[in-house]
Amino acid sequence: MIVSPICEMLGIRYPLFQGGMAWIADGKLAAAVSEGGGLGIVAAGNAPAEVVREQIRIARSLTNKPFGVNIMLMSPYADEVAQVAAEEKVAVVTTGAGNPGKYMAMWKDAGIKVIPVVASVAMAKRMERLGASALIAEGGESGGHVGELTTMVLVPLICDATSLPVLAAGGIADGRGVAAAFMLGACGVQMGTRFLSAEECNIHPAYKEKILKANDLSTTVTGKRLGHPVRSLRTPFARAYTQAEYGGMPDEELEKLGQGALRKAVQEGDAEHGCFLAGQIAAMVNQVQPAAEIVKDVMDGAEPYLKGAAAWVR
Ligand code: TUI
Repeated sequence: MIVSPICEMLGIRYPLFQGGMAWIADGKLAAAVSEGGGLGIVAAGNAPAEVVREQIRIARSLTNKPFGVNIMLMSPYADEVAQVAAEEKVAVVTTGAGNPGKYMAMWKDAGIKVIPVVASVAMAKRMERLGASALIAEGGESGGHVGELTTMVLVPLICDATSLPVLAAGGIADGRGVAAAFMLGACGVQMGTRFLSAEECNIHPAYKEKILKANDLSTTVTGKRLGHPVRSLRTPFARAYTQAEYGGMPDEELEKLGQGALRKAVQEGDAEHGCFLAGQIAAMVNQVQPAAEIVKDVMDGAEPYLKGAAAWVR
């Protein structure tokens, strides 16, 4: 069994987090991952605070194990959701798509471990100074809002630049990915895309089907012009968005084009107008399984690679 400092810090069996996927990662999925020995995470996304509170309570009703909440910092409700996380005293808060500096003291006072997702060395150092307990270094292979750097480059740079435990995210969906993350200096991983195929993952069946069918070239990045690059499946929506982006559509119209597209993918499976967020590793996701089985398969799968690594040393 693989055990790392992050397991002891959080009281979890495996050093594996489920990514905080907006519209997708609800209390049921988070509880299933935590029951399986990983760290499940309820995603706030753009949801109002009371909706997030409800999902936290659902997770709590389904598991006694620790779980986290992901605060998407671009949300119009970020302030209220940050407050709810503190009130509910969740075990862990992860953050994405911005700088959580103004909330750190409140969360730490509530006894919460704060683990920001970072996509650059500068942000990693800033988060260490502000008292983060660990960091998630997310490479641009991941789905959703992405930074510039790959996981391969970002993880060792952040391990060198800070003394915090680092979890690797982006492009990891099996034991080889976990073993590679450890080789880069990480002491754990976060996976999002692999959990899209979990039985407990409540996305539209058409979304799941697209993930199962995805190949190596199935994802693309849109939204660079507005400063919010997002990785999603190549679909009619992604093509239309790219055309608008490079065809000179005004910024406000482009913003409007994207509105509601995540919900249309997750709830309606709308193949035309939905934005199906997914990481490059969707190509490796081929099977629907219970979340707990995914956690175990991935972590057990890493062991022979980590043990076997010594074979290269003479
Ligand atoms: O946050 C994510 N992934 C996401 S958020 C999301 S919801 C959304 N929907 C539509 C458009 C945009 C977002 C979907 N996927 N991953 C974590 C992550 N955080 N990746 C990169 C960053 C990041 C970026 C900038 C973290 C900090 C940061 O700092 C900027 C600053 O303030 O200096």
